[in-house]
Amino acid sequence: MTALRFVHTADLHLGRPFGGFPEADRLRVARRGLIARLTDVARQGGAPHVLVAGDVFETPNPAAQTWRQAVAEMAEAADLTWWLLPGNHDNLAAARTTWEAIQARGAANIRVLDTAAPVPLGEHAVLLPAPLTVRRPSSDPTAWMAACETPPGIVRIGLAHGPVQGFGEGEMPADVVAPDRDRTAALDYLALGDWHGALRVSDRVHYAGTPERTGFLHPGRGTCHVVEIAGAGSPPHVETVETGVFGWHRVTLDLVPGDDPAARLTAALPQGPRRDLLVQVTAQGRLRLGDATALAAAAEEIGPEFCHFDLDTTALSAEVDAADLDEIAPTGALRAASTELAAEAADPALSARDRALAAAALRRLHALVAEGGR
Ligand SMILES: [Mn+2]
Repeated sequence: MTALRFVHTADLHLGRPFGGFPEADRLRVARRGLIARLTDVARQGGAPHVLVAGDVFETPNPAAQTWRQAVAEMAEAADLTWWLLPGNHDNLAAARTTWEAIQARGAANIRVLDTAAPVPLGEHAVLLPAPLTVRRPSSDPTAWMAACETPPGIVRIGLAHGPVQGFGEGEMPADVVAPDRDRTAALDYLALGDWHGALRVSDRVHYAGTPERTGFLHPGRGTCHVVEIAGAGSPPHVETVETGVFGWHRVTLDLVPGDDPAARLTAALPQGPRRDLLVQVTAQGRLRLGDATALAAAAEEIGPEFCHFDLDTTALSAEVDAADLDEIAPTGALRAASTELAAEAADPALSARDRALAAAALRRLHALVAEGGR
């Protein structure tokens, strides 16, 4: 046989709203572009099949435009077959209407995997899908695969959605996929969804991750896998391909007095076109009050260049001396307030939260006065 090649992806979460992000509209548009990007990856990788391991949609009842445009685009890529598995977000119980509408549309190259039963994947392979019938199943949805017999020499591909935990240690919750399912069910490859980053569980068990990242937990850009299997029993060759437009990054800045905060910030930022980067900076350690103000000013200037930029200074403490307080005000009510805040920021009798609050208020006061003086 010629080698089996397919794209393994998952967690498209089409229709995700991204509330709270200033450029949520751009993030939504990027998700809409996923079908086109996956189509390109499949064609360039010589893979006629695209396996989506659950959570095609963010919600069980996506807007008509969300699902109809995605389905129309899949149908247009008629040289590919799209295998869609219901996950927890679009499980069969909650999303039945959506899945039925997609099937009723009747595109021959879109296959909704609504039954836990083997289906041929080309001539030399079989797909063993584990659709989620409810949001949280009461047993391992891949358990049935162990007893499923297929003709000898046929490549067996499992497709499932859910967490793999424990790696054989201790007791596992009932809805978890057994991490050794490839061995107990003689699978050549188990394509998993649910975890939004790419993750290799073992040689034959992989999470594809979401092809367009959904948050800061999984850094960088979204990816998918192009998988090649030479024949039954052969080890899979898994290539990870970048598909995401947006890069998500968490950056930690450990600061000490004497640092140039703007230079440290710039050096720590990820490379790439900033309009397509989302960055969460956590500044911690200690800075002199004036330098903390300079850090905030640098963040304010640089932040709007990014799709999203957030500087968290709650874990940053300021070193305050009399000259700093003089800069705020040499005398009067502002001086009294800033002296009090400086004392509170350094008072070990207060809670960490109250100290951080006092330090933040002092930095704000310093920044306000500095702004007024410009
Ligand atoms: Mn998901």
